[in-house]
Amino acid sequence: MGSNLGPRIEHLRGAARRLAKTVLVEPRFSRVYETAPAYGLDQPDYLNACCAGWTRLEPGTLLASLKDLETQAGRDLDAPRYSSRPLDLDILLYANEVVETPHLAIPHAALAERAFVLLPLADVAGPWRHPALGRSIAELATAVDPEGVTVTELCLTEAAHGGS
Ligand code: PH2
Ligand code: MG
Ligand code: MG
Repeated sequence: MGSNLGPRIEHLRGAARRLAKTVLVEPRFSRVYETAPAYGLDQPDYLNACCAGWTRLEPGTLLASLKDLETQAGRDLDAPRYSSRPLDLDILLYANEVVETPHLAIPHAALAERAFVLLPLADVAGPWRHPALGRSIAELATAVDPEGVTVTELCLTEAAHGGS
């Protein structure tokens, strides 16, 4: 998940809460990272984090649920690609599956190359293997350049920061 517009941590916490309620069983949450915008974008820094858990939803249905949550956070789904956004929810991995459709690529294309993806993902899925590369997320996270990605003291779950 990512946010670089508005009250970033509140957007991520709202998404984490809704995911735990509707989509994810036994969710686990990564630390929250502050990250410089990748792809040379001139826009505010992001907060990025990852969730892992079980789901009953097929990948396409899961994607539709994530889009709903993005819209609820005020995202304009018609904005140009890579615009600043209050909430971005991407599927990075889905068990061991490889999905290639016009609307959905799993594993996510940016997964193996981006520290803003790999570092939070390693918090919740270090031993998982990238189904195409065959390397674990922890291995990929160690190999990536961590420049521009710093871990914060922020917490995704409200219980863990006093309920405020
Ligand atoms: N998402 C993008 C583009 N660039 N940069 C960072 N640091 N974090 C993101 O989540 C991000 C990005 C498009 O989805
Ligand atoms: Mg994204
Ligand atoms: Mg997205």
